[in-house]
Amino acid sequence: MAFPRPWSPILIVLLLVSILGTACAGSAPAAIPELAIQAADFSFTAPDSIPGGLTRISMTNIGKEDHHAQLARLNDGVTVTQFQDTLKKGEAAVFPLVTFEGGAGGMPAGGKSSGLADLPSGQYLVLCFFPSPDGTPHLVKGMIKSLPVTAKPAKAPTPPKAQTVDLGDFSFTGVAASYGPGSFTLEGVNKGKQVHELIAVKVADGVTAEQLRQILSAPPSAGGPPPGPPPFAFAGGMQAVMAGAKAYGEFNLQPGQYAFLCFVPDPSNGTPRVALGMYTPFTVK
Ligand SMILES: [Cu+2]
Repeated sequence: MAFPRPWSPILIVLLLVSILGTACAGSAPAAIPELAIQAADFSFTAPDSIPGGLTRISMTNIGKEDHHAQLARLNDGVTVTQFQDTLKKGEAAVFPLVTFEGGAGGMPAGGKSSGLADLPSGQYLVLCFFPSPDGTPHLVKGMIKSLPVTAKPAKAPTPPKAQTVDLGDFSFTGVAASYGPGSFTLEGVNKGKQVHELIAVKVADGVTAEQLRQILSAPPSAGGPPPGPPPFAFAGGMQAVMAGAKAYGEFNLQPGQYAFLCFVPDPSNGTPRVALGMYTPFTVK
């Protein structure tokens, strides 16, 4: 076994591959980095810190209950301790303390969802607002994870190809009658004055999309959801963003009847957004 002589054909080919590879890497768009989050009953596992910029936020539900991963950036001067103290007054009390920055939509046990968002630097929290059967929101049970986000890298990734859905007060515009087969990405643009999200749910067998609309339009009952199997299953989506902001939801849905909806409660009176019109059925073929 002899080493290749200088400028042997093998060495020249290796050198060319190396030079071309470097040149291509220099001009290719940066890949979208992934923030991988694991959601358990009742805690999040996530990196200690990430760089800002366009990020794929993925959540794998390793628990038994439904979970989502909402990113919330603490507003200037707000501390994690202050957020937790304020939370004792109820979920709605913490809304003025944060800027919602998207995230990964809800999934049942064993599911994985993802969304994309362009994250400014700051002190973030990963939150799950879903309630347990006893009515206690998961963030009160421990699903609060601190996540410092550092400055954006100089080179921005290319945004994904996506259809746009406008989120208004209170409607969705741009939802197709059907999607699929296969995966698709939607860019949700908040054109309203309030916080909105674009969440997909699969309508349960034996229930129509219109019946589900009526069920979800009822005012939230004290003590949590009614007993029995839920009339829908979470199917991912784009978590909440502020007025004027946008983010993406990545979907990979099996054929069936679905609806997009917004679960963010009205800050003034808690009226479900579904009741106000933020509910649009669609089919996956
Ligand atoms: Cu949860």
